[in-house]
Amino acid sequence: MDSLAAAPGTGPATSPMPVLRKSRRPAQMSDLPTDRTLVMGILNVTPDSFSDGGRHFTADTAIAAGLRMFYAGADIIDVGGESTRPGAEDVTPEEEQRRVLPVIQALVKAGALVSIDTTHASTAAAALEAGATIINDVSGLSMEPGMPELVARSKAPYILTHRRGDARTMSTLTDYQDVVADVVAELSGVRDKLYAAGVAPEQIIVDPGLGFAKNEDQNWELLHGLGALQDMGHKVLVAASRKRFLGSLLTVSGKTATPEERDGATAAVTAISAFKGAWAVRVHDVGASLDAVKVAARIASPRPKD
Ligand code: PMM
Repeated sequence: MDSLAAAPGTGPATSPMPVLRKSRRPAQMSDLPTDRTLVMGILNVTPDSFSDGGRHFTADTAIAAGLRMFYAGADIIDVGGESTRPGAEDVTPEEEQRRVLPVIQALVKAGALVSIDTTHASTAAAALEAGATIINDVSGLSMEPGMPELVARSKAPYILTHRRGDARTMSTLTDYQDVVADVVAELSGVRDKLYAAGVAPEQIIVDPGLGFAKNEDQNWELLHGLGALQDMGHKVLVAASRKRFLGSLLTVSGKTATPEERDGATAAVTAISAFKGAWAVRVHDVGASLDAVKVAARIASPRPKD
């Protein structure tokens, strides 16, 4: 079978029917498009998260949601089993792995390229074993000691996200002299630890960590100053989807926009980040961001290629 029609209503209006890869070899980084910003779909297998509130908490519902995103055109599915919401409780690596591993295995089997959203080196290692390709680590300045060695040994792409403190403390750690310069400097410090362990520069993807130890203005400043992150010489990932600072911006009559009501603003951030040259965006609503990155790519390259 060469192609598989999307379930009704699951694909973006402007996208062709999704094509299931002909060979059943696992998806690889080299399969990803290079002519536009990539879209990473968020799959939180958690009872609580910033923005999708535990909707995909069983393996079956999570796999179904992941497949919907894959067939809607997501380039990468980001699977996480621990909430990073401010104030969230820690989850043991064992429980985290119980949540994510069956989901990763099923999505990889279907041909999806998967990233594992974890702060634990043991979970990252188990996820790679289960077929995940990318490690997405939001531990920021408190990276686990085993992580650099794992990244070096596995040669996996590694998303280095800026965060001070942990889920419980980060909201109090928002003092910066100059948020853009400080975030770049602090990311560079963690990057040096990765280099010292033998990680190659091409493996590293940097992320400003929107909402992680940032107040609302600081998130906007970081989006404005994305170029400074790009000047670090790595790919850049932007993860603004449905975050609180978007809800506040859209407040009407004192009512903050709900997470779902933030999808239009998320798509706008996607378009602008893509236009500025972000490597990928991490989003809940895959279809809208896929359309946005296509618009951005077309504006950035207005003359059709021969
Ligand atoms: N934010 C969340 C989870 N994972 N990963 C990266 N790389 N960057 C982020 O900013 C990030 C992340 C929290 O948001 P969610 O609850 O909507 O997943």
